[in-house]
Amino acid sequence: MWKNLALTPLTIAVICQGGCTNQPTDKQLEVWRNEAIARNAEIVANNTKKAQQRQWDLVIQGETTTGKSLKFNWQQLQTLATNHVKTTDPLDILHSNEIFDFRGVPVAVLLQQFAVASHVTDVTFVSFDSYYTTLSLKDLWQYPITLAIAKNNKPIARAQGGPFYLVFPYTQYPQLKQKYDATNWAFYVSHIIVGTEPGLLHVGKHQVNLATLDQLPQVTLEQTVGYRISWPSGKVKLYGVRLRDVFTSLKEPLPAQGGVIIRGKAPFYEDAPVRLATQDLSKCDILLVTRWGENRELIPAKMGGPLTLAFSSQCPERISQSRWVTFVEELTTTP
Ligand SMILES: Nc1nc2c(c(=O)[nH]1)N[C@H]1C(S)=C(S)[C@@H](COP(=O)(O)O)O[C@H]1N2
Ligand SMILES: [Mo]
Repeated sequence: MWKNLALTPLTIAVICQGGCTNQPTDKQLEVWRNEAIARNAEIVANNTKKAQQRQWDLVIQGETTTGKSLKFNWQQLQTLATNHVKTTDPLDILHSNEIFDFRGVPVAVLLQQFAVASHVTDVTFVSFDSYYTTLSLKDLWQYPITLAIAKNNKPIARAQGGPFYLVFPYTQYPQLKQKYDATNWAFYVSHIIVGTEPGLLHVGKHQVNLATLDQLPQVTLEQTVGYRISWPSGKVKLYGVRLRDVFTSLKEPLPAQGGVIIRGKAPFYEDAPVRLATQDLSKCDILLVTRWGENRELIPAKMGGPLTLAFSSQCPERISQSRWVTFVEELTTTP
Protein backbone atom coordinates (compact mmCIF):
# COMPACT_ATOMS: atom_id res chain seq x y z
CA MET A 1 0.00 0.00 0.00
CA TRP A 2 2.76 2.39 1.04
CA LYS A 3 4.69 1.57 -2.07
CA ASN A 4 1.71 1.73 -4.41
CA LEU A 5 0.73 5.22 -3.43
CA ALA A 6 4.26 6.50 -3.39
CA LEU A 7 4.91 5.19 -6.86
CA THR A 8 1.86 6.75 -8.51
CA PRO A 9 3.65 9.83 -9.88
CA LEU A 10 6.41 7.65 -11.28
CA THR A 11 3.84 5.48 -13.00
CA ILE A 12 2.36 8.54 -14.66
CA ALA A 13 5.82 9.48 -15.84
CA VAL A 14 6.31 6.07 -17.39
CA ILE A 15 2.94 6.15 -19.18
CA CYS A 16 3.77 9.55 -20.61
CA GLN A 17 7.16 8.57 -21.92
CA GLY A 18 5.80 7.84 -25.39
CA GLY A 19 4.66 11.37 -26.20
CA CYS A 20 3.07 13.40 -23.43
CA THR A 21 3.79 17.06 -23.71
CA ASN A 22 3.14 17.79 -20.04
CA GLN A 23 5.69 15.43 -18.61
CA PRO A 24 6.27 16.29 -14.96
CA THR A 25 9.63 17.68 -14.05
CA ASP A 26 11.86 15.90 -11.60
CA LYS A 27 11.03 18.53 -9.05
CA GLN A 28 7.30 17.99 -9.47
CA LEU A 29 7.78 14.28 -9.14
CA GLU A 30 9.60 14.76 -5.92
CA VAL A 31 6.80 16.95 -4.52
CA TRP A 32 4.17 14.35 -5.43
CA ARG A 33 6.28 11.63 -4.04
CA ASN A 34 6.72 13.39 -0.71
CA GLU A 35 3.02 14.13 -0.54
CA ALA A 36 2.19 10.51 -1.15
CA ILE A 37 4.65 9.35 1.48
CA ALA A 38 3.28 11.80 4.04
CA ARG A 39 -0.31 10.76 3.29
CA ASN A 40 0.62 7.13 3.64
CA ALA A 41 2.45 7.61 6.88
CA GLU A 42 -0.64 9.32 8.25
CA ILE A 43 -2.96 6.51 7.19
CA VAL A 44 -0.66 3.85 8.60
CA ALA A 45 -0.28 5.72 11.90
CA ASN A 46 -4.05 6.15 12.21
CA ASN A 47 -4.78 2.53 11.45
CA THR A 48 -2.13 1.34 13.86
CA LYS A 49 -3.51 3.57 16.59
CA LYS A 50 -7.06 2.39 16.02
CA ALA A 51 -6.00 -1.24 15.96
CA GLN A 52 -3.95 -0.86 19.12
CA GLN A 53 -6.70 0.85 21.02
CA ARG A 54 -9.17 -1.80 20.10
CA GLN A 55 -6.97 -4.82 20.43
CA TRP A 56 -5.19 -3.92 23.59
CA ASP A 57 -8.19 -3.51 25.82
CA LEU A 58 -8.92 -6.45 28.04
CA VAL A 59 -12.51 -6.88 29.22
CA ILE A 60 -13.60 -8.88 32.26
CA GLN A 61 -17.29 -9.64 32.48
CA GLY A 62 -19.80 -12.23 33.53
CA GLU A 63 -21.37 -13.29 36.78
CA THR A 64 -20.57 -10.68 39.36
CA THR A 65 -22.47 -9.55 42.38
CA THR A 66 -22.82 -6.10 40.82
CA GLY A 67 -23.35 -7.18 37.20
CA LYS A 68 -20.66 -4.70 36.12
CA SER A 69 -17.84 -5.45 33.74
CA LEU A 70 -14.30 -4.12 33.89
CA LYS A 71 -12.05 -2.87 31.14
CA PHE A 72 -8.29 -2.61 31.37
CA ASN A 73 -6.32 -0.75 28.76
CA TRP A 74 -2.77 -1.48 27.73
CA GLN A 75 -1.34 1.13 30.09
CA GLN A 76 -3.22 -0.19 33.11
CA LEU A 77 -2.09 -3.72 32.40
CA GLN A 78 1.50 -2.57 32.03
CA THR A 79 1.32 -1.22 35.57
CA LEU A 80 -0.25 -4.38 36.96
CA ALA A 81 2.14 -6.72 35.15
CA THR A 82 4.72 -7.24 37.86
CA ASN A 83 4.54 -11.01 38.28
CA HIS A 84 7.21 -13.22 36.76
CA VAL A 85 6.49 -16.78 35.66
CA LYS A 86 9.52 -18.82 34.72
CA THR A 87 8.36 -21.71 32.63
CA THR A 88 8.73 -23.66 29.43
CA ASP A 89 6.36 -22.62 26.63
CA PRO A 90 4.62 -25.59 25.00
CA LEU A 91 3.68 -23.46 21.99
CA ASP A 92 7.23 -22.34 21.30
CA ILE A 93 7.98 -25.58 19.51
CA LEU A 94 11.44 -24.53 18.36
CA HIS A 95 12.52 -23.97 21.98
CA SER A 96 10.52 -26.59 23.82
CA ASN A 97 13.07 -27.15 26.60
CA GLU A 98 13.90 -23.53 27.21
CA ILE A 99 12.65 -21.76 30.32
CA PHE A 100 11.30 -18.31 29.58
CA ASP A 101 10.74 -15.40 31.88
CA PHE A 102 7.17 -14.24 31.35
CA ARG A 103 6.07 -10.99 32.96
CA GLY A 104 2.39 -10.35 33.41
CA VAL A 105 -0.56 -10.05 35.71
CA PRO A 106 -1.89 -13.14 37.46
CA VAL A 107 -5.52 -13.68 36.48
CA ALA A 108 -6.34 -13.83 40.22
CA VAL A 109 -5.17 -10.22 40.62
CA LEU A 110 -7.64 -9.14 37.93
CA LEU A 111 -10.41 -11.24 39.43
CA GLN A 112 -9.86 -9.69 42.85
CA GLN A 113 -11.14 -6.43 41.43
CA PHE A 114 -14.31 -8.16 40.38
CA ALA A 115 -16.97 -9.39 42.80
CA VAL A 116 -17.31 -12.96 41.52
CA ALA A 117 -20.74 -14.48 42.22
CA SER A 118 -20.46 -17.29 44.75
CA HIS A 119 -21.78 -20.14 42.57
CA VAL A 120 -19.26 -19.55 39.75
CA THR A 121 -16.96 -22.51 39.08
CA ASP A 122 -15.16 -21.61 35.88
CA VAL A 123 -13.65 -18.80 33.87
CA THR A 124 -13.47 -18.64 30.08
CA PHE A 125 -10.83 -16.77 28.10
CA VAL A 126 -11.91 -15.54 24.67
CA SER A 127 -9.24 -14.61 22.15
CA PHE A 128 -9.05 -12.13 19.34
CA ASP A 129 -9.47 -14.90 16.74
CA SER A 130 -12.61 -16.29 18.51
CA TYR A 131 -10.70 -19.14 20.14
CA TYR A 132 -11.79 -19.84 23.71
CA THR A 133 -10.60 -21.94 26.61
CA THR A 134 -12.00 -22.54 30.09
CA LEU A 135 -10.22 -22.95 33.44
CA SER A 136 -11.51 -23.70 36.91
CA LEU A 137 -11.89 -20.64 39.12
CA LYS A 138 -10.33 -22.60 41.98
CA ASP A 139 -7.12 -23.13 40.01
CA LEU A 140 -6.98 -19.45 39.12
CA TRP A 141 -7.08 -18.59 42.84
CA GLN A 142 -4.57 -21.31 43.71
CA TYR A 143 -1.90 -20.87 41.00
CA PRO A 144 -0.30 -17.80 39.44
CA ILE A 145 -1.76 -18.53 36.00
CA THR A 146 -0.84 -15.31 34.28
CA LEU A 147 -1.75 -13.07 31.38
CA ALA A 148 1.72 -12.34 30.11
CA ILE A 149 2.64 -9.16 28.27
CA ALA A 150 6.40 -9.74 28.04
CA LYS A 151 8.57 -12.75 27.32
CA ASN A 152 12.25 -12.49 28.25
CA ASN A 153 11.75 -8.78 28.76
CA LYS A 154 10.29 -8.11 25.30
CA PRO A 155 6.68 -7.41 24.41
CA ILE A 156 5.07 -10.51 22.92
CA ALA A 157 4.49 -10.14 19.19
CA ARG A 158 1.15 -11.10 17.72
CA ALA A 159 2.84 -14.00 15.94
CA GLN A 160 3.93 -15.32 19.35
CA GLY A 161 0.52 -14.90 20.94
CA GLY A 162 0.75 -11.31 22.17
CA PRO A 163 -0.13 -8.81 23.35
CA PHE A 164 -1.86 -10.86 26.12
CA TYR A 165 -0.81 -14.49 26.29
CA LEU A 166 -2.28 -16.84 28.89
CA VAL A 167 0.62 -18.77 30.44
CA PHE A 168 0.71 -21.52 33.04
CA PRO A 169 3.57 -21.93 35.55
CA TYR A 170 4.33 -25.45 34.29
CA THR A 171 7.88 -25.53 35.60
CA GLN A 172 7.04 -24.49 39.15
CA TYR A 173 3.80 -26.54 39.33
CA PRO A 174 4.21 -29.61 37.09
CA GLN A 175 0.75 -30.86 38.17
CA LEU A 176 -0.75 -28.04 36.06
CA LYS A 177 0.60 -29.76 32.99
CA GLN A 178 -1.69 -32.73 33.64
CA LYS A 179 -4.75 -30.59 33.92
CA TYR A 180 -4.06 -27.92 31.32
CA ASP A 181 -2.32 -28.86 28.09
CA ALA A 182 -1.02 -26.73 25.25
CA THR A 183 -4.56 -26.04 24.02
CA ASN A 184 -5.22 -24.01 27.17
CA TRP A 185 -2.39 -21.58 26.45
CA ALA A 186 -4.47 -18.92 24.74
CA PHE A 187 -2.98 -16.42 22.35
CA TYR A 188 -4.20 -12.80 22.12
CA VAL A 189 -6.79 -12.93 24.89
CA SER A 190 -9.40 -10.17 24.61
CA HIS A 191 -12.10 -11.15 27.14
CA ILE A 192 -12.26 -12.97 30.44
CA ILE A 193 -15.73 -14.28 31.23
CA VAL A 194 -16.47 -15.26 34.79
CA GLY A 195 -19.06 -18.04 34.75
CA THR A 196 -21.53 -17.41 31.93
CA GLU A 197 -23.11 -14.12 30.98
CA PRO A 198 -26.88 -13.71 30.96
CA GLY A 199 -28.38 -14.05 27.47
CA LEU A 200 -28.64 -10.55 26.06
CA LEU A 201 -28.84 -9.62 22.41
CA HIS A 202 -28.56 -6.22 20.78
CA VAL A 203 -30.68 -5.86 17.68
CA GLY A 204 -30.42 -2.40 16.22
CA LYS A 205 -31.59 -0.15 19.05
CA HIS A 206 -33.29 -2.96 20.92
CA GLN A 207 -32.01 -5.17 23.70
CA VAL A 208 -33.56 -8.60 23.88
CA ASN A 209 -33.13 -10.95 26.81
CA LEU A 210 -33.56 -14.70 27.07
CA ALA A 211 -37.13 -14.48 28.40
CA THR A 212 -38.14 -12.50 25.31
CA LEU A 213 -36.41 -14.96 22.97
CA ASP A 214 -38.28 -17.78 24.72
CA GLN A 215 -41.58 -16.22 23.62
CA LEU A 216 -40.72 -16.46 19.91
CA PRO A 217 -41.50 -19.59 17.84
CA GLN A 218 -39.07 -22.30 18.99
CA VAL A 219 -37.14 -24.44 16.54
CA THR A 220 -35.19 -27.64 17.24
CA LEU A 221 -32.32 -28.95 15.16
CA GLU A 222 -30.54 -32.27 15.60
CA GLN A 223 -27.27 -32.47 13.74
CA THR A 224 -23.52 -32.16 13.97
CA VAL A 225 -22.42 -28.68 14.91
CA GLY A 226 -19.97 -26.28 13.31
CA TYR A 227 -18.51 -25.00 16.58
CA ARG A 228 -14.87 -25.88 17.03
CA ILE A 229 -14.39 -26.01 20.76
CA SER A 230 -15.82 -28.21 23.53
CA TRP A 231 -18.98 -29.43 21.73
CA PRO A 232 -19.71 -33.15 21.18
CA SER A 233 -18.63 -34.38 17.77
CA GLY A 234 -21.77 -36.42 16.94
CA LYS A 235 -25.35 -35.27 16.50
CA VAL A 236 -26.48 -32.72 19.03
CA LYS A 237 -29.85 -31.13 19.75
CA LEU A 238 -29.98 -27.37 19.41
CA TYR A 239 -32.95 -25.23 20.42
CA GLY A 240 -33.52 -21.62 19.59
CA VAL A 241 -35.25 -19.04 17.44
CA ARG A 242 -34.93 -18.10 13.78
CA LEU A 243 -32.99 -14.94 13.09
CA ARG A 244 -35.76 -13.73 10.81
CA ASP A 245 -38.33 -14.19 13.60
CA VAL A 246 -36.22 -12.03 15.90
CA PHE A 247 -36.39 -9.18 13.40
CA THR A 248 -40.09 -9.68 12.69
CA SER A 249 -41.01 -9.68 16.36
CA LEU A 250 -39.16 -6.40 16.89
CA LYS A 251 -40.74 -4.91 13.76
CA GLU A 252 -37.24 -4.32 12.43
CA PRO A 253 -37.44 -4.47 8.65
CA LEU A 254 -34.90 -6.69 6.89
CA PRO A 255 -33.46 -4.97 3.81
CA ALA A 256 -34.66 -6.94 0.76
CA GLN A 257 -31.38 -6.56 -1.12
CA GLY A 258 -29.16 -6.45 1.94
CA GLY A 259 -28.66 -8.69 4.89
CA VAL A 260 -27.76 -9.20 8.50
CA ILE A 261 -24.46 -8.99 10.33
CA ILE A 262 -23.98 -11.33 13.27
CA ARG A 263 -21.38 -10.23 15.78
CA GLY A 264 -19.91 -12.30 18.55
CA LYS A 265 -17.66 -11.30 21.40
CA ALA A 266 -14.28 -11.91 19.75
CA PRO A 267 -12.83 -8.77 18.11
CA PHE A 268 -12.24 -10.97 15.07
CA TYR A 269 -15.93 -10.60 14.27
CA GLU A 270 -15.49 -6.83 13.99
CA ASP A 271 -12.86 -7.21 11.29
CA ALA A 272 -14.46 -10.13 9.50
CA PRO A 273 -18.12 -9.99 10.47
CA VAL A 274 -20.41 -12.84 9.49
CA ARG A 275 -22.94 -11.54 6.95
CA LEU A 276 -26.01 -13.33 5.73
CA ALA A 277 -28.26 -12.15 2.92
CA THR A 278 -31.90 -11.47 3.82
CA GLN A 279 -32.85 -13.91 1.05
CA ASP A 280 -30.85 -16.65 2.77
CA LEU A 281 -32.70 -16.13 6.05
CA SER A 282 -35.90 -17.38 4.42
CA LYS A 283 -34.25 -20.27 2.54
CA CYS A 284 -33.57 -22.38 5.61
CA ASP A 285 -33.50 -22.26 9.40
CA ILE A 286 -30.74 -20.06 10.71
CA LEU A 287 -30.97 -20.03 14.46
CA LEU A 288 -29.95 -18.07 17.41
CA VAL A 289 -29.41 -21.01 19.76
CA THR A 290 -30.42 -20.59 23.40
CA ARG A 291 -30.29 -24.19 24.68
CA TRP A 292 -28.76 -27.53 23.78
CA GLY A 293 -28.77 -31.26 24.52
CA GLU A 294 -31.35 -33.77 25.74
CA ASN A 295 -31.99 -31.72 28.86
CA ARG A 296 -32.36 -28.39 27.08
CA GLU A 297 -29.56 -26.84 29.05
CA LEU A 298 -28.42 -23.27 28.79
CA ILE A 299 -25.19 -22.96 26.80
CA PRO A 300 -22.31 -22.28 29.18
CA ALA A 301 -19.43 -19.94 28.28
CA LYS A 302 -17.15 -22.95 27.95
CA MET A 303 -19.24 -23.87 24.87
CA GLY A 304 -19.40 -20.32 23.55
CA GLY A 305 -22.76 -19.47 25.16
CA PRO A 306 -25.19 -18.19 26.21
CA LEU A 307 -26.13 -17.40 22.59
CA THR A 308 -24.69 -19.05 19.48
CA LEU A 309 -25.48 -19.08 15.77
CA ALA A 310 -26.45 -22.32 14.01
CA PHE A 311 -27.37 -23.37 10.48
CA SER A 312 -29.84 -26.14 9.74
CA SER A 313 -28.40 -29.02 7.73
CA GLN A 314 -31.15 -28.16 5.22
CA CYS A 315 -29.28 -24.94 4.41
CA PRO A 316 -27.32 -24.86 1.15
CA GLU A 317 -23.65 -25.54 1.81
CA ARG A 318 -22.74 -22.02 0.73
CA ILE A 319 -24.71 -20.73 3.73
CA SER A 320 -23.96 -23.32 6.39
CA GLN A 321 -20.23 -22.98 5.77
CA SER A 322 -20.40 -19.52 7.33
CA ARG A 323 -18.89 -19.33 10.74
CA TRP A 324 -21.00 -20.69 13.55
CA VAL A 325 -20.58 -17.58 15.68
CA THR A 326 -20.19 -18.12 19.42
CA PHE A 327 -20.86 -15.58 22.18
CA VAL A 328 -23.36 -13.84 19.88
CA GLU A 329 -23.97 -10.29 21.08
CA GLU A 330 -25.39 -8.27 18.24
CA LEU A 331 -27.48 -8.45 15.09
CA THR A 332 -27.54 -5.51 12.71
CA THR A 333 -28.99 -5.02 9.28
CA THR A 334 -26.86 -3.95 6.36
CA PRO A 335 -28.07 -2.52 3.05
N1 LIG B 1 -5.95 -17.55 20.40
C1 LIG B 1 -5.66 -18.83 20.14
N2 LIG B 1 -4.98 -19.54 21.04
C2 LIG B 1 -4.70 -20.85 20.81
C3 LIG B 1 -5.13 -21.49 19.63
C4 LIG B 1 -5.84 -20.70 18.68
O1 LIG B 1 -6.23 -21.16 17.60
N3 LIG B 1 -6.07 -19.38 18.96
N4 LIG B 1 -4.89 -22.84 19.45
C5 LIG B 1 -4.61 -23.64 20.65
C6 LIG B 1 -4.19 -24.96 20.31
S1 LIG B 1 -5.38 -26.11 19.89
C7 LIG B 1 -2.87 -25.32 20.34
S2 LIG B 1 -2.36 -26.90 20.08
C8 LIG B 1 -1.88 -24.29 20.58
C9 LIG B 1 -0.94 -24.19 19.39
O2 LIG B 1 -1.66 -23.67 18.33
P1 LIG B 1 -0.95 -23.49 16.92
O3 LIG B 1 -0.58 -24.85 16.50
O4 LIG B 1 -2.01 -22.87 16.06
O5 LIG B 1 0.22 -22.59 17.15
O6 LIG B 1 -2.42 -22.98 20.85
C10 LIG B 1 -3.61 -22.93 21.53
N5 LIG B 1 -3.98 -21.56 21.76
MO1 LIG C 1 -4.14 -27.83 18.92
